[in-house]
Amino acid sequence: MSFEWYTDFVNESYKPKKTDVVCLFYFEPAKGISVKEAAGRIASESSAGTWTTLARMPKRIKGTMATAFDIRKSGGGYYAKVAYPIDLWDPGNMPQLLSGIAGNIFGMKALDNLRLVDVSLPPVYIKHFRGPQFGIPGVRKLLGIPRRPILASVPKPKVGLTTREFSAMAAAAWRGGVDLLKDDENLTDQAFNRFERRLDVCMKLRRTIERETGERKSYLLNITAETQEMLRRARLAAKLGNEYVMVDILTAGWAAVQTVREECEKLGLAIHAHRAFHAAIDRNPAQGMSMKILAEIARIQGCDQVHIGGLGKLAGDRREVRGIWEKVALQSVGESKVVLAQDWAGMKPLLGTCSGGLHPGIISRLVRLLSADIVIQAGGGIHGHPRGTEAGARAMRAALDAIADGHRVEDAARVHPELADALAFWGHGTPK
Ligand code: CAP
Ligand code: MG
Repeated sequence: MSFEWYTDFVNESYKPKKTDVVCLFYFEPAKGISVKEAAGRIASESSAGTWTTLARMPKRIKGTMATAFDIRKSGGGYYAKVAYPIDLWDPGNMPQLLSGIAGNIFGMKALDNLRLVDVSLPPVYIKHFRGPQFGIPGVRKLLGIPRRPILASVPKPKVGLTTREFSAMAAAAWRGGVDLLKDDENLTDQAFNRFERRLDVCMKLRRTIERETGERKSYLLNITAETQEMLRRARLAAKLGNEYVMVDILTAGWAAVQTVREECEKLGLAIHAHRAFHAAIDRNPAQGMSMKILAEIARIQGCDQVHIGGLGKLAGDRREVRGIWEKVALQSVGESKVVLAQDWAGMKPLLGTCSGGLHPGIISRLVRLLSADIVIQAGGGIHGHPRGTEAGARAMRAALDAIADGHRVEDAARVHPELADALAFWGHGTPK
């Protein structure tokens, strides 16, 4: 008598219920493991099963067993869908979902590789989450920018600048046309640039420059820290009149993100999500979890902006960046080979943020690929301008305005000398 029951979790012709959570996995069975058994192991170990039959197993447990179905060969591996009954999930508990669909299964010896490619969450599941407070429509209203892409900039070098040096670059960037000042993912409250003082100085500067330029300005202020400390920093941000907080969502963790979202609801603050650490999870195409799922969770958890890739110095090709953008910016996505259909049930779309080695010579393709509903972030691409930060900001802004008006960046450079200098300096090359 065999003690294995993994194939009990496979039903090739299963039709998922409207209330099922459905995952798409890519997998490579280890030597000696059949495709069906491998698929059964994924469904079993991510739901109710284990490696041996059990002496006592109440009949109702069947209702919590996931089902692997629609198994297809692809390249050196296979795709399989797994449907999970809604009763498996604790409403509103994202860490619990991930402990199931992205937990132990990644360590199974029976698989050489496993990747969670996509997940489809039913309206009955996502309704327990707040979603973005502002999203695309709310951020556009907040900043008074109805149409063009939004421009953000991180002062560089990333860390080490004093508050005086940092705020001087902030002022120059804002004056040159940047909408959103941004902290780097690793700048929080270090001795050389304390959080509270940085916020205070930048808020005062912001008011002066808003009067000068007649434009709204804001600050993606990095509050990443221990959860209670993040709440304290968020309250400071609101108290000093800022509209945003930034969180390194993957290093802070989903539980903390949810707690910050609750606080931001009370404080009326928008959340900018940085994805530092994502590449450790999503870079290997045969293992781990895709970035589009991380972005989807950021939307459900209530972030208003999230990094999606920029076709610049960091990994992520056009298909990937477009796929992530569709998950965060559209109201529904249809099914395709590596995408599961998702109905957002009215949850607000959020602003994908393109960043990483961007300069005026390479941003038009992002707007062509995605639309103007994006944030463009440039650190080096502004502060590296041969004539300094303000000129760098003017160049980037002139490029964005031209693109938004349907003009070529090169033509705009004829009337914007800073832009001409930027194109002469960086050309149209993609930084390696
Ligand atoms: C960009 C950046 C961003 C990355 C994040 C950096 O600086 O500040 O953190 O873009 O990556 O530290 O590298 P530059 P992603 O503009 O100077 O390149 O957007 O892929 O999540
Ligand atoms: Mg950075």
